[in-house]
Amino acid sequence: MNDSAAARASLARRVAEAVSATPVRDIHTHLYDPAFGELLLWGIDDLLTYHYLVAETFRYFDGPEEKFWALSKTDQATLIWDQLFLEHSPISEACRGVLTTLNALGLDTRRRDLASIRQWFAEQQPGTYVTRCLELAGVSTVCMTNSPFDDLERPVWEKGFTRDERFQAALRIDPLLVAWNDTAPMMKRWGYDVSPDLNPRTINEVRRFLADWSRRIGARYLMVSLPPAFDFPSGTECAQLLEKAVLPHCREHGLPMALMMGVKRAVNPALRMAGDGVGLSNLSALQNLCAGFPENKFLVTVLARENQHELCVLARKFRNLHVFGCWWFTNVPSLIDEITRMRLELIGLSMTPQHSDARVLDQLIYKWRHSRALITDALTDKYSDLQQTSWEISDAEIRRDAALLLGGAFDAFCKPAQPRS
Ligand code: FIX
Ligand code: ZN
Repeated sequence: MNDSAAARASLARRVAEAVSATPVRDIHTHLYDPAFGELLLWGIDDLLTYHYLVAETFRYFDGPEEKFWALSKTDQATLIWDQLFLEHSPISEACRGVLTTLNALGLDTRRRDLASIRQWFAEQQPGTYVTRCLELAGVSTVCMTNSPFDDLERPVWEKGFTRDERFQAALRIDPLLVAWNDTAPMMKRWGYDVSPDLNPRTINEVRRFLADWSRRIGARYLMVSLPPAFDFPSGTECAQLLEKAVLPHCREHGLPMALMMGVKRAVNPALRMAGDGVGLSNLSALQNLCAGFPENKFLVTVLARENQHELCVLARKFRNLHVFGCWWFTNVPSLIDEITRMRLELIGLSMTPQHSDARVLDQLIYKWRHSRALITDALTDKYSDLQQTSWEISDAEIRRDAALLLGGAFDAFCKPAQPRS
């Protein structure tokens, strides 16, 4: 090895050590506090029936979609295993993720024996298994996605439970913003005096609803995923509710608003949860929000690759915008690599390059192993470029930077502003 290759290998090792030793605060997942019982998914059948893998299985599935959906979860998982792991090599990112996870858990996948893998999972105790997965993933806290509109989730909050501090809450409000006409009657039944018309009384009641739920769940932020057609300002109910109820609520309670932009729901409804797609968002709407509401904080991720650059440029203009995550269809190594490098080059360490979006507990292991490796590579290259200028980076500085990328920058952004003297 020549001198420069040796220097580069030593730098790569130091960065890898820092990134792997830094605990992650995973800022968006679909996991649940263990107190939610079966809502917290884990184990091989949930790993295999992840909607990313369901979508991939339909590429090979011969027959009507309903035939697949009529199967039990176990039979769906077996079919997915057969198609994506036995009949074809499991090279997609979601397939590879299952193998990274099983391997990290110490399971031997070389025999390709699904029955013995199932047997191993059947012997795990949920309580200790949660800790094992978090430790293997190097994750200290996960933020849940908590919807008062979910009939399975709502009663658990209403009844109350002892919180596991590792599971933090975010208030998800998609039905409120994107399906107001269906949601208003529901809120009315729950005792909020709203009408389809967004009159001042309705707006006040929506704010009361948001305040009740933010308090009940201890929300760290509010969140919505938006279709490509989202516009702001606009006369739509979505834009009106955002402006008149949601953003004032966020300001009053010092809570950021997360916007996940660019999802086209039910592009193919026969695929159910696997049937959502992507579209280009109009980021002028985001620009208008950031400029029009400087007292609000926006956490933003975009689904379309083509929106990533404009989002970074907007973040250079607006301090109330925090960019996060490589979401869903961008959560593949080639795009994570591209997007993370672009963000580092344009907005440095003032962003959160990744969240897991895990729906199944064990996925934390692969999502974070894969992401940590990509973050390590990108950072190593950036430090290496600095070394060319004779700027030497210390281990403490590397650890500081890694901590920012894995949750620290997010915390700093969300922290309520100090009152001005
Ligand atoms: O809107 C969201 O939070 C998305 O992440 C989900 O709707 C989606 O199903 C998903 O799991 C993507 O990773
Ligand atoms: Zn999500």
